[in-house]
Order: sequence, then C-alpha cells, then structure tokens
Amino acid sequence: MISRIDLRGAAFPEGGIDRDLLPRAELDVEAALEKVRPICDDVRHRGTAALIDYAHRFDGVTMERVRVPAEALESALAELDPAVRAALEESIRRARLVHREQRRTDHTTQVVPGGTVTERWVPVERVGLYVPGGRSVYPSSVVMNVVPAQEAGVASMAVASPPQAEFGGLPHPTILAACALLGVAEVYAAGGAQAVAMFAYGTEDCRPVSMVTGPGNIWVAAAKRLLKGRIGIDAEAGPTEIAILADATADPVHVAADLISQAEHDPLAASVLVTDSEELAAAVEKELEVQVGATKHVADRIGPALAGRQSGIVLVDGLEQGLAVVDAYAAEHLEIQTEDAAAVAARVRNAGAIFVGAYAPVSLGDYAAGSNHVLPTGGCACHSSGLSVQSFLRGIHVVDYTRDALAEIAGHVVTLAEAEDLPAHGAAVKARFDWKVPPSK
Ligand code: HSO
Ligand code: ZN
Repeated sequence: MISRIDLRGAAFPEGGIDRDLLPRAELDVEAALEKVRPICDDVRHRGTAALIDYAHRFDGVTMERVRVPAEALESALAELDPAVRAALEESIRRARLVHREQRRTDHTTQVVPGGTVTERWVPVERVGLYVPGGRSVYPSSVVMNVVPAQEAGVASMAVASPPQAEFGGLPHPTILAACALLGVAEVYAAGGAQAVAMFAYGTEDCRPVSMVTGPGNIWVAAAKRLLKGRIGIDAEAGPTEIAILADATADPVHVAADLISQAEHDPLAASVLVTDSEELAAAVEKELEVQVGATKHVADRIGPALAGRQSGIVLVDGLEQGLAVVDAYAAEHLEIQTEDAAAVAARVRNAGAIFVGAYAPVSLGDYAAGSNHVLPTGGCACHSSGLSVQSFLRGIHVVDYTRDALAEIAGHVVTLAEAEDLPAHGAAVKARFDWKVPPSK
C-alpha cells in the first residue's frame, strides 16, 4: 500500500540531500491560473452578481445575497452541539494563550546621539480569512485564522466560506457557529477563487481587504498567486503533509495512526515515515493494513494518499541521515518519535511545526495544542513559517535624526550617492546645510 524508498548506503552530500529523491505531491498551480483569471476579472467588474452566478455554477446553490445575515450566525451558535462548543472554546482559549505571547513590542535603537531607528509593529487594518467548505468543513481552521489576527490587533476582519446547497446557500453551520463564538460578524457565502477576488477587489457588500489568509484548494491557491501584490497572502496552501522521524523505540501503532490521520484530508495528502529501523518499517506497514481497514475515508482519501507517490517509508542508515532527510523534505508537520525526542527535535532546521515524542500527535496540534495549524506545505517550510500574530503585523521603520546627527553622516551619504551615480540623492542632504558641512572621515 505504501511504497519504500531505500536511501541506506546512499551518499549524503554536505549541503543536504536532493529534495527530488523524496516523495512529494505535485500541484500545478500555474496551470490553474488561466482558469481563475477570468473568474477574478468577472468578480472585479460585476461584484456580487458574479459571486451569485459562480455559487450557482460551482456550488449548485441559488442565492440572493452573499453576506450572511446576523441571525444566521446567532442561530448557528444556538444550535451548535454543546460538546463541540466546549471543545471549540477550549481550542480558542489555548490558541489565545499562545498567540497573545507572540505579540511584538516596538523597539528603538539609538544609532548615534540624536539618531534613532524605531521598529513599530502595526497590524494590517483589514483582512479576509478563507475557510474551505465542501469535503473539508473545518471550524478549527476558523479558530486558527481568526485568533492570530485578533491577537495582532487587526481592526476589521471578514470570513468567507463556500455556500452549501444543503444549508440553503449559507456556509456550513459549524463554520458560522465558530465565527459567532469568536465574535466575527462579517461572513460571506463565497468559495474558491471568486472569494479571494471578492476580498481583493471588494464588492457592493464587501470592502476590499489588504490581506487574505487561510487554506484552500488549488483554485484558492491560484487566485492568491494571481492577486498577490494587490493583497498580501499567508501562503499558497497545498495538500497537507506529515513526516515522522522514528527509530526502533517508536510504537508502530502510534506511527501508523498518525500517518493515516493526515492522509484522511485529501487523496493528495502526504504521509512519510523516515526511519533507520527495518523492524519498525515492517511493523508500520502491517499496522497500516490493520488500521486503514477500520477507518472511514479509505476509498476516497486515505487509500490513494498512502499509495500515492507523495507518500512513502524512507529507510536511512541512522539518525544523522534521518535528520538530513527531514530537513530536505521540510514537512508541514514533523513528528519526532525517537529516543531523546526533544534533543533530536532541537536539531531540526526545516518544518512547519514539530511534534515531540509519543504524546504529541499532529491531531493535537490540529485542534487544541495552542499552536497554529495553518502551516507551510510543499517544502515551503525551508523559507516560511505558519500563521501567527506576526503574519498580521508590519514592522515600520521610523527614522528620526537631528540636524547634528545628519551632519555627522552627511559626507558618507553623499559619497555613496555619487558612487551610485545618483547625485540628486546627495543633493537632498546637501540642501539642508548649504553644504557647509565637511564630509565625515
Ligand atoms: N491538518 C490540517 C488542519 C486540520 N486538521 C483541520 C483537522 N482539521 C492542516 O494542518
Ligand atoms: Zn489535520
């Protein structure tokens, strides 16, 4: 069911191993761009009318308005299963605890007497948060998007989620309930590329936003790529990934269960085990057979995800090679199930989030660890981080120099301006002194 990639005995180059040797899903966002471009243009020009047409075409929904009325939010919350409500409340409480402490404080550096640079952290004024619908109705993703934005101090935020035919053209009721629980009153029944375009360009109902975050399918990713620049984005989310670095001490029952857990999201989801233990690999393979049979979404997601070329068991010679492999892979989620797991985790350079030891499964992070579950996929963890308070802040440099402080550096500024053949740059400094200032040494 799951393939093996045997890297034992392979040379591991100094600069890290070649990513292409490792399994990974291929997602052709570039090809999707051509399809989403006319949709985004249409929303730009026809606004709400275009959104209503696309809801009909893509979601099979006939609706009159895109903005979700306040009463629908209130009744969704009133009807929410009390156990789900309690779990969401605890998830929110823990996420707030963690994200609140991520807030940055402004910092002033005195460069010279009279010359300071302050880095001032300012939240983005208005953001649009996309929450998928259809196969993946995740109220937990509402929490993971809204909490960091709120803790960053974002003043205005709107949520969009696809209209559901089953619920009279509204987004799924648990999504609405989660919004109500978090105090988000501006919600739109819009999905896919058209929802991102609504946020970017604005419509009669929806004021344009400065930034769009949240996971989504390939159409959402393509619209984000297309509109990036006009809006800020968090990342182009791809199919979810779990990598597990495990040795002979790991429990194959846990390892198999965790590999299956993320395969449950998507037939393109990736589940990768990296181990130096042939025995563990064999036991996990056996355990997968047993557990997969007992799970719900076998045929449509778990089966194809585990059998796909994006998943596999990678055999390595030892821990050092295992670390090289997981660093090259840069997984969205990385579990460390080895002896002395915390020490091994501390050596990992590239991962969206790291889960340490036997009692920190990815599912915990998905819902209620306090960490964020909107994380970089597709190897982007080698350069990007998951959603956090920081994602919604901009650091503005505030430069404040007195006359004397400018005079002191004026000579060097003029010299560099001349070296770059930009004499007007130098002149802007000279003009302040009638150029009586001697160039500094
Ligand atoms: N594992 C997904 C998030 C999620 N899991 C939502 C369950 N619900 C991507 O990090
Ligand atoms: Zn998940």
